Amino acid sequence: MKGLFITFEGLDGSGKSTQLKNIARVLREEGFETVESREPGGTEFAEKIRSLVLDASLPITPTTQSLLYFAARSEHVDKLLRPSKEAGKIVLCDRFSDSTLVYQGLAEGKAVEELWDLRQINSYATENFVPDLTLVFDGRPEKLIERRMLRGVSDRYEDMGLDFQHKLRSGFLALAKLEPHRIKVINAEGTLEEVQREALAVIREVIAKETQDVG
Ligand code: T5A
Repeated sequence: MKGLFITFEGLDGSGKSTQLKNIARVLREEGFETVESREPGGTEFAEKIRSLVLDASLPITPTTQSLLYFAARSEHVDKLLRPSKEAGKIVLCDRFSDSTLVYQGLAEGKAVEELWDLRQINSYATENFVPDLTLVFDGRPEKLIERRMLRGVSDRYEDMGLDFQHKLRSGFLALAKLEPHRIKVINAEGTLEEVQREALAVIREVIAKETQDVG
């Protein structure tokens, strides 16, 4: 297989990190080589940027936030994501470019057609490295918030209230509508097993297509 780059997106508490770990384990058991990573982060340097950008005690502008995410992403793509995909692995990443478009763009009040500047800098930072598949774990913020409260930790964005969470949800759904071939919406309100089943079915379709194309 040529390698695949799959991103997991959604609101905080949508369960994407849990699903990523579980799905990676299932794929490994089936004999696939997987790489698990996350954004911001994934390399030593990018993890340092992560601790800065998510530190809620240091107020910074949305532009500063975006540029830090892009800097971290550039390192991550160059040092880990692209080489791993090129080595034929299935690369699973918790958040990527769509998070920037939503958190620093749509949820900050931009319209979909006003994202051109973020898209341009993102292309520069990633040298046009685009996911083969993006899963958006979607659910009502009121429902997902309960899971986050049970966990009891928060960061810069998790404290911004229900209204912001609704904007995030609409943002991810708007991107999914724009790119239905790449971005698939998964119902995140089910049990862990139900959500995993739906996500794995979509991933298996993409793997099957990839294998067919190579064959
Ligand atoms: N960000 C990131 C930007 O603003 N711009 C960017 O460009 C990028 C890349 C990252 C923050 O950075 C922002 C967005 C984020 O706010 P983070 O700490 O990595 O912060 O947090 P998140 O990405 O939001 O991920 P989390 O790990 O905090 O949440 P998840 O992945 O949504 O949820 P998860 O899997 O940890 O699950 C939460 C809890 O729910 C339970 C789990 O066991 C866990 O306790 N759970 C379920 N319970 C019942 N039923 C289910 N189906 C469940 N699924 C999970």
